[in-house]
Amino acid sequence: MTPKSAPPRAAAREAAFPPDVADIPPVLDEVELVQLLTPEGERVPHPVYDRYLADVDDETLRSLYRDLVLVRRVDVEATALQRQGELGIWASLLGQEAAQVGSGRALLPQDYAFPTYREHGVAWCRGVDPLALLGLFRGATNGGWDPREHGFHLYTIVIGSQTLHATGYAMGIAMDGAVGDADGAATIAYFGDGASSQGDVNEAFVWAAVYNAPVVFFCQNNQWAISEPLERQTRIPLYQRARGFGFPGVRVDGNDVLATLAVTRKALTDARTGQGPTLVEAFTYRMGAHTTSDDPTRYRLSSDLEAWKLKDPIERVKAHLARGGHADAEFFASVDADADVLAARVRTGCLEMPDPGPLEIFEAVYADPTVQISQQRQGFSTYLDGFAEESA
Ligand SMILES: Cc1ncc(C[n+]2csc(CCOP(=O)(O)OP(=O)(O)O)c2C)c(N)n1
Repeated sequence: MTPKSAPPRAAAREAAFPPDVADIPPVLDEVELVQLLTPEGERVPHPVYDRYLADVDDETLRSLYRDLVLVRRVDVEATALQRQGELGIWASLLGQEAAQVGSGRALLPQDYAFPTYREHGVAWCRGVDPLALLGLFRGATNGGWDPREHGFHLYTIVIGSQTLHATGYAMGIAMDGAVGDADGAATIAYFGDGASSQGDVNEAFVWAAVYNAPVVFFCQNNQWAISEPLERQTRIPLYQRARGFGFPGVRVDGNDVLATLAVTRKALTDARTGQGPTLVEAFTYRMGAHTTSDDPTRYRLSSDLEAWKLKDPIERVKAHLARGGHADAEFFASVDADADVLAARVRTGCLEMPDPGPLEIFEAVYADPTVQISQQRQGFSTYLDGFAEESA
């Protein structure tokens, strides 16, 4: 028998991932997208979701715009600070501002959010100082903020793991009897399209469904998991997966702050009134690099980026405000001025952040240190003292 020679690498890859995989039509329904504000800033009525925006007056619209602008400004500043060597790394939210501000503003004080490492916009909505985020990426703090104070958990790097935490927490809320009416509490778990392939996420779906847990799974589908495109993660639109687990899924225009606000409000209301979980797929696009350590020009087309620029989440709100007479030039100038002040504060605050002492890391492990931690602390302290003696 003649031994087969191994296929060349490119051919093997081609065989494993047929090029037409992206063209396979969705297995289930037609793909539906909830959009309430077009890229041109036109308000589109919706039979289900309009009632979730009943309180959104001109002032609320302007405050949503302000949040979007300020959040982007912090992000741009942080990226620049990383480039100047002031942060170890930064995960930009560029392009995802509406998904985060819309869903973040839908949360009530009693709710609890479980973020990934990119939810700077949600952090803003939960009252976390942007400097606390920068401290984390500068390596100046070992956590960043008190999660209980903000109802906003610490950032999670292990992708998807926080969906299980959110589900467990939601099961606890239900067991405490804090579910059942509009004053009830809920959790929300943020994760990405890449994380949707993780076992943790699928296990969280099973538990949440079976226990009817008050949790919203908020997937920001920015279409890239570092350099891995969406079509390598799924053969059906992500929101349609929910049906297989036994709860509703909805795809919302992630660049539309009104739609993400309304859809998340409905999902949270359903959760807090005892109707169980919802999967929200916010369809968006990661306009920047995965992190400052990544170069997306190596794996994606600039034409895609150009197409998504036309769907900018901030420009459409600005167009809506301006064309409807909901805001004037003075308002837009004042928001820009606020952004300048915030950027200056973020910049100065970052540069002035003290480096933590080398022993501080031991303080942030447990509220009450264990014997092992105390021993390690002692050992490290003695090691550091050795340097002092050497230089004496
Ligand atoms: C369990 C686990 N595996 C791998 C990684 C490495 N990793 C970091 S980010 C990332 C991609 C995540 O993509 P996605 O979930 O779409 O979120 P995005 O970064 O696009 O917001 C991977 C694989 C990780 N952090 N955790």
